[in-house]
Amino acid sequence: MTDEPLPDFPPDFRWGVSTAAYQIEGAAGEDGRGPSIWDTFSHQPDRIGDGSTGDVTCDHYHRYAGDVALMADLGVRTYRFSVAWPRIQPAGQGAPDPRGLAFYDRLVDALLERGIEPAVTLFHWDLPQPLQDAGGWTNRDTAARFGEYAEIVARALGDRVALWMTLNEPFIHFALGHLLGLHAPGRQLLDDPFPVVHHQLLGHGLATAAIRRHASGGVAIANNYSPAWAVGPDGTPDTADGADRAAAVAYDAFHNRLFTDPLLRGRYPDGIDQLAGVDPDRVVLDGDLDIISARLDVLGVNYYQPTGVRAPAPDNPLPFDLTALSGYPTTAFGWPVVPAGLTQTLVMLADRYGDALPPMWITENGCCYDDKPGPDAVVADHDRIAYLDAHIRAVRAALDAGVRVDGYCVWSLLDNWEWAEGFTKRFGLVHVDFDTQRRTPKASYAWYRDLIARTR
Ligand code: PNW
Repeated sequence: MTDEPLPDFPPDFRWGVSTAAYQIEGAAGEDGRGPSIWDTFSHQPDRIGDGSTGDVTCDHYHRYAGDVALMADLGVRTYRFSVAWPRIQPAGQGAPDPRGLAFYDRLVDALLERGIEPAVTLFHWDLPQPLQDAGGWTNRDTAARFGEYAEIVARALGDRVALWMTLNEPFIHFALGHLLGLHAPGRQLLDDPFPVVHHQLLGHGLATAAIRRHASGGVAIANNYSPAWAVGPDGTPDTADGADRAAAVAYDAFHNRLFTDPLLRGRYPDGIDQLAGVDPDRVVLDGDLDIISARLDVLGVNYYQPTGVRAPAPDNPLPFDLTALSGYPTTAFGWPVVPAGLTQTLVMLADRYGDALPPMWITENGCCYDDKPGPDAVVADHDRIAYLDAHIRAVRAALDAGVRVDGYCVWSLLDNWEWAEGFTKRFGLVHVDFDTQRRTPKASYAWYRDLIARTR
């Protein structure tokens, strides 16, 4: 880690932290909450690495007041959290359950009392199970249902939320949930995946319209981006050849453009039929792309790592193979630590979309390490401090290159339930003992608090 003092940021830059409902709330059956696809998935055998579920996680549903106090002491200006659709509409449609809305009402008020701006994600992957039973995102009706749900939440919280994110990482939900089957709903729709892409985007557009009608905050989406790096046999760019570079272009379109070109350019990237394997005209109806490309106030950028890409092996039907990058330190997930990839992502988006690009926020960035409290109860997570320091400098480098970024949210406030990895991957600034629910701020929490205080 460099000894250079951290560079300045604009005084109104939003420093924040992010979480998601299913990963922290617990209280899975309480106050009328219906089942989501993640309840179903995590209760199936062999889906989750450590056999755990999201039934309790951080018990944030009951402990939110203490968690808000932790954020207030941290000094964040923004808290990005998600609303659990199955708490609002247990069946995914129909009248809202007032108890579910009341929870988010209390949370939003507690944040505002502490001077923290609420930034709400409407869909962080916990689709109501009854909608999945009707086809989930393969069914065009799910987009309409999402628009109705967005309207309910916008009406209830619309006077107090600073920023609305419709979807979290629709690409990851598509790729891990609907192609690889590693996330809920555990599907491998290899023959006809494209409807899941398009209906999520249509849902985004319909939700955007509902938010505009009923709420005062800005509208955003939180996309995952990963620079596609062509690499050769040794896992470095040095040995890449032309075929590897062509594969990287194809992967870039798949990961970075599939969900962003329609939003910001009103059309799918060229070669979509090859990527998605279908005739898009069957799925994309007249007027859809106008709904999808409605103006955004912010583009949320979730960044973790670049992706190593090679020319596909002969038996691979896809136009790329993915491979580990060598030569970088890795987190406990095995993800390479490449801060320059964040600058590259931000500059790439600015170059690609030009005037069509709204201001960006980093809506997630962070890392997992095997953090344990020491004998003195201190969690000395110096790897995380180095990671965050380097990535925040990478954001500053993008600002210096003329790119507009207005906020940065660490993933995550708390150690939480990391999807298919269960409790084994700790991303928090605050350590959580999942037996006792004891919260212990890590060294990175104090480091981030100091950083925020210096820029205020
Ligand atoms: C994001 N990948 O998920 C999610 O938005 C968070 O809920 C999650 O906890 C966080 O990142 C850390 O994983 C991702 O395979 C899951 O590249 C997988 C990938 C990226 C992001």
